[in-house]
Amino acid sequence: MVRLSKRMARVLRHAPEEVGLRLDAAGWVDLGDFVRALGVTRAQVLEVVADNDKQRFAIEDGRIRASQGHTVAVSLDLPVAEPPAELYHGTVARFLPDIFRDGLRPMARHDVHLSATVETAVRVGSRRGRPVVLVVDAAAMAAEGHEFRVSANGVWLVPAVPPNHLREHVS
Ligand code: HQG
Repeated sequence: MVRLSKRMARVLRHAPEEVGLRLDAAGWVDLGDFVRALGVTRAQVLEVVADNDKQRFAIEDGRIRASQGHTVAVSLDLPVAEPPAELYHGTVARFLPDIFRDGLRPMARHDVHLSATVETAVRVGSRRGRPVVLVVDAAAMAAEGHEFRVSANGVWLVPAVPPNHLREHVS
């Protein structure tokens, strides 16, 4: 299951061409084509979508897409949303000098990914080592005109976070 989930994320976010698929402009692909291209059953795909710990995938009108995290060119067409006063970003200490100089940047993805809770940010940061959580002053950013969007699975997306709106979270 986890293996299939990772494979699905890879295809739908980063490398659809590896299995001969092409995503539409908003990242969708026909579910039947997807199932065939991966050589699995529809039931297996539906199980991953339903059980996925972070609800990474969405199915709509017989099509499937990743809810966020793309490196291929897609436009998710999410509406601008008003963020909570603070959002969180999980990272590791070795990136902090660059982050406090340049701000948070999307790196390979389309947007900076922010979490609604400290707990989630801790989990995101832990992928790379001992987690460090940054607090993003989302209310101040929104007031300055930065556009926030929220993915179907509750990840907050913003093109960049300037360093003056970041501070380290102390627990
Ligand atoms: C860091 C996973 C240097 C940033 C997670 C992060 C998330 C900088 C890394 C989602 C920087 C990018 C996204 C700067 C940011 N200088 N380093 N100026 N700005 N960074 O993977 O947020 O499980 O692209 O701190 O759970 O770690 O795949 O972003 O460490 O939700 O569904 O550059 O991916 O979700 O790494 O993770 P990523 P992320 P999935």
